[in-house]
Amino acid sequence: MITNRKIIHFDIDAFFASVEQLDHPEFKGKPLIVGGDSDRSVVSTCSYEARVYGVKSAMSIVVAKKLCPHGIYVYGNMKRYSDISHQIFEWIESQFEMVQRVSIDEAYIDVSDFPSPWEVAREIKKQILSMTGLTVSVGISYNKFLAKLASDWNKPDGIFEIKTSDIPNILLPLPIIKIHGLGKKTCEKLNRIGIFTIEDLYQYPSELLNNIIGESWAKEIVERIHGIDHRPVKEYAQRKSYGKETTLEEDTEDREQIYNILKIYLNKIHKRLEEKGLMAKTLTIKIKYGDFEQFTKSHSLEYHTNDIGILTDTLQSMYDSLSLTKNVRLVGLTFSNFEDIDYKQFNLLELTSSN
Ligand code: TTP
Ligand code: MG
Repeated sequence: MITNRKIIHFDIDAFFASVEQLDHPEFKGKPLIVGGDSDRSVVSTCSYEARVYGVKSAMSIVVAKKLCPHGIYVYGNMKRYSDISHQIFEWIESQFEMVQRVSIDEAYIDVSDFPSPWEVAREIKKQILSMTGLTVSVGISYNKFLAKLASDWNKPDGIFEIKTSDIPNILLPLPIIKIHGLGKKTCEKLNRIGIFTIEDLYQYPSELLNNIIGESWAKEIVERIHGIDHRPVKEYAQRKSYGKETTLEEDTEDREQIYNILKIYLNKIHKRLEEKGLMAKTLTIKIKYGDFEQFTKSHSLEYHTNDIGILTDTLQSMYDSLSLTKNVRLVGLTFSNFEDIDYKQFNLLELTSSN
């Protein structure tokens, strides 16, 4: 087992809710739920004061209101969260070479070359607090899986290190949902056959796990629960863009036909991004007319996403504002400006600015 690396994982505490509490001091210390106020809204996140009532990310607001009727319910302001995230990452990336952003509020840093990971962790917390007023939790270990587990262990505002000797005590009793990489559906399947903790999974024959999640993934999961994870902290995806384009069989001015092609491309490229574990920020439509005159139209979101709903809406509004003056010969769509994502899906659709 390689244990000589030093990996840090940091994650801002109750990110969107903490920003709202900063911007609205009257929300401080109160159960605050970000995600909206309508019955169709979904909880994006909530303050730790709301979590004691059982409110969680991705829960419907209707359910949240049942659990926490006196909570404060607000819409999010994605632009504001995105700006703060940029400010934080700008500083982080200016300090460390090996940074892998995982989402808007978390990243891995390889600090093997630093004398003390604890000192680095304390410095990160101090800087982020003084720059933004936000607290973060930092996990330290010798691989990514354990570093992420460690940052989660002591939330909010904590630092925690997992060492080799801690493995049995920390890992064995953990519910399997805490295994980064095992989805909710797989966990439910495993629960149904009596597997609830990592210890249960230790005793489960690996051939049976192969049947449930496939051989190569099962091998990786089994390694992880034994504290083995060789994944490097990788900076950014090599690939700068993914695109698809085609010359139509016949030139057309049928807007719907062209849009349908773009949508097929969107779905195909989205699938590719999912396979690669990437989120994109920029969409570009390419149009070539029958007379070979061509143009592109790009739109950059304020944040990276792999949410098919957000991407489809973006394509639709870009297309709606596109005027086509001649018969079209070629249609293309490209996604660019990527960020890695390990597994997280945000429910950002509900987040509209309250201002
Ligand atoms: P998380 O880091 O998972 O959650 P958090 O920062 O709110 O809370 P903590 O880390 O202390 O447990 O996600 C970061 C932000 O991403 C979160 O503030 C809101 C957004 N988000 C969603 O919009 N939907 C989701 O389902 C999740 C998990 C997060
Ligand atoms: Mg967080």
